[in-house]
Amino acid sequence: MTVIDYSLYLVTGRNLLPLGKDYYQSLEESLQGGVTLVQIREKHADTAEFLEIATKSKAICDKYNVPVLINDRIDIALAVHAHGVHLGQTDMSVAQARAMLPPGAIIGVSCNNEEHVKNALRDGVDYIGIGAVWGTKTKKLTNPLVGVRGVGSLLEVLDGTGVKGVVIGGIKSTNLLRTLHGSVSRTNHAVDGVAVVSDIVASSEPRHAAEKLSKVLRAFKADLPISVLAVRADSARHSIIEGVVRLMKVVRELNPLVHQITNNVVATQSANVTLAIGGSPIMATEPQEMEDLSRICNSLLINIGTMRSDGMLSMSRAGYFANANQKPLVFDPVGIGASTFRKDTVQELLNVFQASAIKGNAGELAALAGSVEVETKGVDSIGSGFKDPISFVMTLARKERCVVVLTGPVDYLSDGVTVITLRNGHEILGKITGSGCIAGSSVATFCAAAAFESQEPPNAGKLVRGDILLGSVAGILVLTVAAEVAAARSDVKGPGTFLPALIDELWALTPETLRSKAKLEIHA
Ligand code: 3NM
Ligand code: MG
Repeated sequence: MTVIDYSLYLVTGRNLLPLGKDYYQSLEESLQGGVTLVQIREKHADTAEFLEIATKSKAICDKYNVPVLINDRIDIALAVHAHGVHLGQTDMSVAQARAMLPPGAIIGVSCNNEEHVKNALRDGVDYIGIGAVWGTKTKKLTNPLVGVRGVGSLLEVLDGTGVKGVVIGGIKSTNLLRTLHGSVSRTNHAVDGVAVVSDIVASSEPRHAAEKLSKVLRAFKADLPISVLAVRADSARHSIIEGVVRLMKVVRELNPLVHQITNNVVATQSANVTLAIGGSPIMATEPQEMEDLSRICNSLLINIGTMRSDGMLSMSRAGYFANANQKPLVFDPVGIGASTFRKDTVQELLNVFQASAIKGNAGELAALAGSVEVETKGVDSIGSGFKDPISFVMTLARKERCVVVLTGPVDYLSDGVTVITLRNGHEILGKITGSGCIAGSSVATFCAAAAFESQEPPNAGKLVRGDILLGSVAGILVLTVAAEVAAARSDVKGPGTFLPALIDELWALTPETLRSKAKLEIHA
């Protein structure tokens, strides 16, 4: 029996070939580029034509020892001795197909929801195709998008069954790493492969297109559930504080460019805080320049504070390209619990980009997690917060597959493995607007530094380089320690004088002050 390698699964699409490109030539080049499995998909060919295409395609794939599956048509699969078939939800049943095909034939089924997956398991399929994960122009979709964040719960149904899972729909080299990173269940079940049509077929250099995808697939490490795990529970508190001190130096020496799409209440303040820390803010919002900016910027902050529907495009584009360029992305879902618009917007955005860190107060993170434990008033949370904030942040970090920063009188940070609590700050922070928002700017600035000092090569199979947990700790710690120093100054009479004092103290903060004042604890 052939062992199927599902990793780079090409689904053909002759109508997408670039002008002048021969179908068989394109197929052969894509095999040379590393395609591991081919499905011949012909939606409009007559039987004789389909048969001819399948016969010739199979001969080419045979040369490269790559198995061939036929979409929908059992008769064609039998006629060309294909390795199996791929069935849609409205095609022949698995049982009927199985009865006609030779023993050991591969049968895969398209699945869009949990019910589809359960049925496919009951029917004894070999693999499922989960889609569509992204929007696609290749096929008219009749089901809702699964979205990258929806893949995990479908994969979880496969746990322990040995049935393979691939994802399909709009997968490209620009979003592959983000797709792989996001498509992992809570039980750490990752996909076995990705099925691609246009990114390969529509390319004039399908070999190059396949190579690009193949390289990312090989580099990706599914056993890295969370972006960055360098800070371990057993590492000394001391080394984290020294790590923060080191990042302070990196920021001041390198002035990372921190792109911030934030709200109009705090934009000036956020830019000033970024400068005071040592970063370099850029507050651009034009959708058309997001791709260019993501190449030159060292990190991105997306804050939905005064979000309007016409701001969606710049946020989603900025986030998409931050992922594509492996830049840290800090997401601040301000006031997400306040309206359905905000909730829906956040879901939509998180389906496009993978945040490296999500920062919020108790109300915001409760709303994001779908928890009713904490109520909100406008953009503020009320009440004391979670009963068990440590396990809350840990669980949310695992679910969102990023670092979670829960701010409040005590700040809780987790990468899904370790939880760090910080007890610095001053209550006067609650009396100026946007103290949470500037924390986002600070975290984004230090995450830029963390990526900067990372020794990992860009093709190490991780969505973001550098220690995002350490960057997040630095962002919060520097801001809250400076706030303590500012609040204690005799010239600070209230919130009005506090804000400029805070900016000055951020500017002047020394490693000694940070070391002596940091109230940091590690929880395994
Ligand atoms: N099936 P591209 S999406 C054939 O959701 C197919 O079941 C889908 O093409 C599903 O890689 C799709 O060009 C097309 O987006 C995928
Ligand atoms: Mg079909």
